[in-house]
Amino acid sequence: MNWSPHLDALLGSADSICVLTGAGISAESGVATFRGPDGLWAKLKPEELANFDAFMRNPELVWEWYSERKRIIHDVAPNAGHRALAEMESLVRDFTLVTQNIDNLHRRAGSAKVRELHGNIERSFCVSCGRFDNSATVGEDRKPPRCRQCGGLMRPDVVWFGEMLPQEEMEAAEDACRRCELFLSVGTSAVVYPAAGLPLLARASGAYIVEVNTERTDISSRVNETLPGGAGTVLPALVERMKELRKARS
Ligand code: BV8
Ligand code: ZN
Repeated sequence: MNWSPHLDALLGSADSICVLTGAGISAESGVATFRGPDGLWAKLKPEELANFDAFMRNPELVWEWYSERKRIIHDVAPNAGHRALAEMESLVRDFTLVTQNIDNLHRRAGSAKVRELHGNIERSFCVSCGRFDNSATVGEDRKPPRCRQCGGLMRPDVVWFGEMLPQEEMEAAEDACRRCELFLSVGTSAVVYPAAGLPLLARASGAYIVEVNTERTDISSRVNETLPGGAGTVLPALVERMKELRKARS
């Protein structure tokens, strides 16, 4: 695995790093991506499932889809890519991990500074009164439980198409893009906005943009450097080099 001298220098010296991850970082844990050949969307259409109207039209179908995904997620473990990012967080003064994933694998790998732009499958809230009840999360039964407070429908705390992203998470992600020296876009096809706009915001703010992906994506022609390969291989190599350079510096 090799990379440019410029990236190597940043691995040794960057004090502010922002990382954006997508479904690709969880692929090596065995969690299906969305747009790959055997991706989640290949079988199902996002408009049929990952949107509020679809849920209100057929709560059981959407709830069961998330229950199925939750069961898959509970059967897998974080992989070397998740663990490398948890370690990178401890090496860099100002580190921000922004994820589009709802699978909670970054936290399970030990990452603390995680900004979840699209929510988290481990949380659920009531569509009527907004009350959170994480004991009523997907995976338990086949249809959405009722809110203990008001009897409304419980839904997964994930951001569906057409829904606003959590404002605090998005603002923190944008702030990190504006101040970082190095931005890594890892395992995302960069087609879903506004998350996909973050690498471009970081670039416009002067950061060096590196893409880690097994394939080319919508932003490949606009990043500074592409490291082709699996996140589970590339990220540990970057962190090993980071440790080597920073130990020598200290
Ligand atoms: C909003 C959560 C505003 C739920 C998800 C037309 C043009 C532009 C935008 C739009 C448009 N029409 C509509 C929009 C807006 C829309 C959008 O962007 N649509 C796209 C599809 C065109 N966005 C929204 O609706 C957002 N909200 O804009 O609201 C608004 C609201 C109200 C009023 C006014 C305005 C909400 C978007 C969030 C949707 N929720 N998921 C759930 O998970 O079920 S999206 C879903 O896609 C996931 O979150 C996922 O993370 C995200 C992005 O996908 P990726 O993570 O990138 O995964 P993907 O499979 O695509 O790619 C995997 C990559 O990994 C590939 O590149 C592959 O090569 C690579 N890979 C594979 N293996 C590996 C690997 N890389 C490294 N290592 C490996 N081993
Ligand atoms: Zn309620």
